[in-house]
Amino acid sequence: MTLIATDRYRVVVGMGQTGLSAVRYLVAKGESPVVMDTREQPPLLETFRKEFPQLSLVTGVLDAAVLAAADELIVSPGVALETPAIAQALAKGVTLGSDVDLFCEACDAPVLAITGSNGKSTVTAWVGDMAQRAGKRAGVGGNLGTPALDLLKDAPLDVAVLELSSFQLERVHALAADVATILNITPDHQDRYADMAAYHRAKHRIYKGARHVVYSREDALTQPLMAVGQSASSFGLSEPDLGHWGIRQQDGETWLCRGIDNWLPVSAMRLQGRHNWLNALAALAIGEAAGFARQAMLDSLQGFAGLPHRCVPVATINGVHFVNDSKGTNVGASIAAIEGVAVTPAVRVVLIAGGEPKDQSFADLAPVMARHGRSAILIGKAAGELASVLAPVVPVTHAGSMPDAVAKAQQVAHAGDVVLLSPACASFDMFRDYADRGEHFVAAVKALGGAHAS
Ligand code: UMA
Ligand code: ADP
Repeated sequence: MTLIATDRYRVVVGMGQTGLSAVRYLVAKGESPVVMDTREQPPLLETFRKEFPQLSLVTGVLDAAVLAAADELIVSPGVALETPAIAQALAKGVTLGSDVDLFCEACDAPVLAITGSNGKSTVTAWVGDMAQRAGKRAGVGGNLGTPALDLLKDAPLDVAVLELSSFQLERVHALAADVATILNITPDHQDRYADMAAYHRAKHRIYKGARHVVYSREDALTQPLMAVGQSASSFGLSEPDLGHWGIRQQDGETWLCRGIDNWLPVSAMRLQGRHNWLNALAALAIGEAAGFARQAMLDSLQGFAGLPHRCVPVATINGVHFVNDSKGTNVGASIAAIEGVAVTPAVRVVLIAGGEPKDQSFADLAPVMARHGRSAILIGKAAGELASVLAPVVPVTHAGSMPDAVAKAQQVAHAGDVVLLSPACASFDMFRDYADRGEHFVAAVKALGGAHAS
């Protein structure tokens, strides 16, 4: 395309959900952004063409000259900023923008921003549930699924609850959240980051300009460098200091509490597992900092059923419990899931794991499987690497498909055991996405169980 040197314009890179939301927003403001996608056939091409016949979408190799002449780039999270044509434009001084920055400019409501390696979607949805029960008009989205800018269609909002990935945070400049939290930091997306330090830096951008910061006492990597005027509260599984959130044993119960104030026994929550105690405490800390009513938060703790494919019981067949944690896509998540389902030392876990590796070490799974594992059934591209880590601690079997994996798991499981699908890997080598993988697991379990499933 030909552009004269004095043209000023924004380029939206990526025609996925984010790109489409950004184009819709900019066009509604009277702008005519240039749109690019490195794929020849981006999935939303037809939608884009129908909605914006007046705009051009350049597909294939990014045109470095067009990017370098732009006023601002709105780069979708799936596109690395290190992509040469983008890196060159940024080095020449072109401004980096994002859909989240555009959202923050346009949104008058306080933003509650949530990141972490694991638990983001659960905590975001949970805080959204608390907000709704507190009578707030809440927009809930971001990495969770609905792009931030699409939440504006429900404006005016009382509050916006945003799940933000490290990719989104890399390109956010003016978040200034009302409350910002990092739930935990364990290795993930190492295929996109030079090292853990770079991943850590991206996550910590969430705290910039926040009024109140919520961090985990369990994980030093989440602790903020506090700016003047910021307040903070922490959550963790230990007894909390005043103003912080934690766990207390009292009267034979395990209580979620704030300082000396016991809020609810964990047995009253629908979601179980120690990782969900942490998620509940984080949601409470955020909700309390945002000013939600106590009763609304208590109702939500008891009523919130969680999201699909996250440690969801599927069936019990001949005393063996089958649990779908297909969203366990990295080692940290699968460790939390194993520890979450192994509720007593007697419960052993038959782990179905493997898939597309994300350049992370599986070594930390070994001690956890040594403590709680019965056996491991391995699938997908990462099966060999997982076998070398797990074979020294539990018997290992390879499976060629999900039904094969489920059948082999059933053969080795004893009554009282949990067969847990928590792959510690992405799904794309064998499935469309994690949800598709989870559905294949559920179908295989149901087929196996027939009339016995309960
Ligand atoms: N892509 C290209 N070329 C392009 C543009 C995209 O190859 O020019 C590829 C990307 O590498 C990626 C895919 O297309 O594989 C989608 O990328 P995208 O940036 O267009 O994605 P969106 O459809 O806009 O969805 C994004 C988030 N996706 C990613 O960050 C990869 C969605 O999170 C999010 O729900 C959505 O914005 C709305 O905010 C998904 C995700 O997988 C669920 N996130 C990762 C995670 O949770 O681990 C970070
Ligand atoms: P995210 O959006 O960060 O991927 P989800 O809420 O979707 O997080 O949960 C993904 C998986 O992470 C779950 O299926 C579970 O295995 C694990 N998980 C959930 N909460 C936590 C937590 N607080 N700490 C560690 N792992 C967790």
